[in-house]
Amino acid sequence: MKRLGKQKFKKSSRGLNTMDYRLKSMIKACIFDLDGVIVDTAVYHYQAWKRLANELGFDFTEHQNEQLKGVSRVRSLELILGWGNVTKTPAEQTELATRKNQWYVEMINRMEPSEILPGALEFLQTAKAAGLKTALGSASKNSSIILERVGLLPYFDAIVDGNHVTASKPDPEVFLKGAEALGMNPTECVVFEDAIAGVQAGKAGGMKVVGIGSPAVLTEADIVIPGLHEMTLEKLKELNSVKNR
Ligand code: B16
Ligand code: MG
Repeated sequence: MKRLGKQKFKKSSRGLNTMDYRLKSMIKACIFDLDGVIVDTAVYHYQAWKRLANELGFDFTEHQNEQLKGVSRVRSLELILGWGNVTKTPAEQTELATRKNQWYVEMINRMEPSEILPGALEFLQTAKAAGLKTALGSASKNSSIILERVGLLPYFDAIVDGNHVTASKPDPEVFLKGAEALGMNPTECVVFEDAIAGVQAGKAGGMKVVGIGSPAVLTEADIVIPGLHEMTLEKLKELNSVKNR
């Protein structure tokens, strides 16, 4: 029998030996949402949308902004115009979305590695060391710029984002394309998501889902943790025994 070289399997800083992980787990890939899981870009989206709304003569609250998380750019604009009771033609809406995106891109172009959410880099490193494949599954059309700016691009084997899908979460398209890009079955993937629609998308795709946030909100997730700083290979392995909902 061919023996596995011991030196290849370092003891994970998070406990479980990476060789144990490879031999015992059915989960072979992690698919990460971006905003709210890896970085917090909601603050920049809010500033840019608020500036647009103010130019149109109205305002909206941070509480309303919560409803835009995980929602596409086009749908976000529709919601905001609805809050301001403003009607625009499709051509005007395209111009407004473009204007907002220019302000947003100016801000994300200044992002730095210090803006990576706690534990995200460490868990990506742990996952790669355990031989897991990694993909991004985000609604954003700006995901590559963001990952590049914060220095996380090399940690992803595949990137599927708003540029590659036609259906928004809760449709599972973005995650199914992520699994396909990694050459995995959906059942071999776990999705990390902070938005209700994103959790639903992962479950609709037949994947295990780790909710990032509050269990009271992300009720459909298989497990919920406050952030990737709480994620371990042990928890990933435990997901194997969680029955699909
Ligand atoms: P863009 P996620 C989402 O990212 C954001 O949560 C959401 O607020 C935003 O409208 C959407 O991306 C589209 O972003 O304007 O950059 O294409 O959570 O799916 O990573
Ligand atoms: Mg998100």
